[in-house]
Parts: sequence; structure tokens; C-alpha cells
Amino acid sequence: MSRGAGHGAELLLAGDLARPARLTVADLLTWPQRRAAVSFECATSGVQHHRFTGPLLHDVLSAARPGFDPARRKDRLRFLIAVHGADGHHAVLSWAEIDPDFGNAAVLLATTIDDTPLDGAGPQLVLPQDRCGARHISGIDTIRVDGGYTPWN
Ligand SMILES: Nc1nc2c(c(=O)[nH]1)N[C@H]1C(S)=C(S)[C@@H](COP(=O)(O)O)O[C@H]1N2
Ligand SMILES: [Mo]
Repeated sequence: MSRGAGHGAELLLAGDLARPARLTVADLLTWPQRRAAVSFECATSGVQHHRFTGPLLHDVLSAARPGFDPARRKDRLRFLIAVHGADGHHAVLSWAEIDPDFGNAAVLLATTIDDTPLDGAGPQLVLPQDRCGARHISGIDTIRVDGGYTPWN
């Protein structure tokens, strides 16, 4: 995980973006903060309950200007979002999953867990609709947006 001088973990927003960025958890506090109380089941440790706060992933990624024409909704459908934790755990979401015109899932980039700030550990992905805990990736160091995905080459 990359660390700035005294600012804690840094999150890299990369890929098909007009405004790629490096953000600390403090930077993520500049977006409106949402709350989510989630319960998820882990295959190995059972059910967990947590309270998270943080911005919507959609708000943060939209500010980085993904490379689609916002006026053309069909353009967004081939965009993927790859979320990577510092320990190598990673998962892929579709852009449409979090887009208000499509799935509109309230996915958060959490800045706190159970009232504890995540400045040191890095932000955590929160998917209130997930029954399983596996996509609640902690210690996120990189999010890559990919608009070139096609299985048809
Ligand atoms: N970075 C990272 N995040 C992760 C994981 C992981 O291995 N690495 N495991 C996932 C799984 S399987 C679960 S159930 C939840 C909660 O895991 P924990 O009990 O280890 O906190 O975190 C998720 N987030
Ligand atoms: Mo898990």
C-alpha cells in the first residue's frame, strides 16, 4: 500500500479516466457521506454486522471522468470497475451496477467502520445488497476503470 507523508493510505484511481487521481481517506471526506448498516455472511467466520460511512463509489468515480459520453447511456454498459486491496484480494463490478440509470446499487467507499476511521488501513468497499462478505474489500489501494472490455475479439 502506498503511503503519503503522514496522510495514511492512498487510493489510486486509474484506467480509462480523464482525471486519474490519488486520494487519501481524508480526500474522500469531501464528498457527501452516506451511512450503511450491513450484515454479511462469511463462509469461514459466519455472520458479521458493521456500520460504515463514506461517499458513493459512483460519486468518486464520476469526478474522475470515465471515458464515456454521459449523454449516451448505452456507452456505459461495457465499462468495468476493478477494485484491488493491498493484500491482492480483488473483484470486478460493472459500471451499470452502480449507475443511477441502471442497477443504482448504493456501493460505498467507506471512510469509517463502526465509528473507527480508515485513514491508516485504507477505504473499504461496502455493498449493502451483498449477502456474502467477499466483495467488502478492505485496504483498497487501486481502482481501475476499464472501458475497453469486450469478449468479442
Ligand atoms: N483486502 C481484503 N478484503 C477482504 C477480504 C480479503 O481477503 N482481503 N476478505 C473478504 C471476505 S471473504 C469477507 S467475509 C469480509 C470480512 O472478512 P474479515 O472477517 O476477514 O474481516 O472481508 C472481505 N474483504
Ligand atoms: Mo468471507
